[in-house]
Amino acid sequence: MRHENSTYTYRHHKISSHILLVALTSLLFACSQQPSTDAQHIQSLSNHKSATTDSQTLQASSTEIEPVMTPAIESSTSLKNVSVTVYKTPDCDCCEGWIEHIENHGLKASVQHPEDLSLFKDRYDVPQQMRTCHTAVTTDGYVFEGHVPAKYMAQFLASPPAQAIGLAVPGMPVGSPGMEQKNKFMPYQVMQMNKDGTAEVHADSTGMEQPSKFVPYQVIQMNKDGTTEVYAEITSAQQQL
Ligand SMILES: [Cu+2]
Repeated sequence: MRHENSTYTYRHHKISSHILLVALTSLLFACSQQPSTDAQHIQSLSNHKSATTDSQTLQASSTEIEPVMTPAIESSTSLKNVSVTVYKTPDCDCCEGWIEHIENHGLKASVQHPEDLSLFKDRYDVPQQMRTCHTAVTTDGYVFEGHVPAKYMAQFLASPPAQAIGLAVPGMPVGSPGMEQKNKFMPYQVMQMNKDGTAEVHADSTGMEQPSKFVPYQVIQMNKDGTTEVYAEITSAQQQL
């Protein structure tokens, strides 16, 4: 009985430490994203400082900071409830790069490799001059042609103009998401495709979208004997959700 009891306490303590570390790490990440709520973060951090090593106290303080974490996570995943079907050729690497970019922003993508891509571009009314390597269609029927940055997709889907069917980035510009070549960047326009077959400029993209604004980091486990070990490797923003 005694043995079981102490094992439970030890494990409980260990789990609590994980929660605290993950919470702290997320907090730091949140800080870099949301400077406007610094005062709240400092308040939460000082809560941590006053926490004793008692596992209950640690758990309680990690619960307290949850409201601070929520807004930062939600703002980085404005595409979380969006699903698209991506039509591409099986050997398209830049398409894969773009899919990774949108998935890092929370969007769910399922991929199809039809024999004739142009049939799908015809079906979704993508104008000839906008056509490029891949076509993504949301469950609501909005069309995103080519290497459209996730932030413009989110912007568009938040309030789609009545006359629009979607956005396009024709010509696979170097530096667009999925088309990264070191730090090379070719300014390009994000076009809005309209129901009447016309296209107009939706936005000028003048800088890299930095799909990896995310810096990989490790969650470290702190042990009772003062040593530390790697508990998890966080290699994408997606993993934090
Ligand atoms: Cu491409």
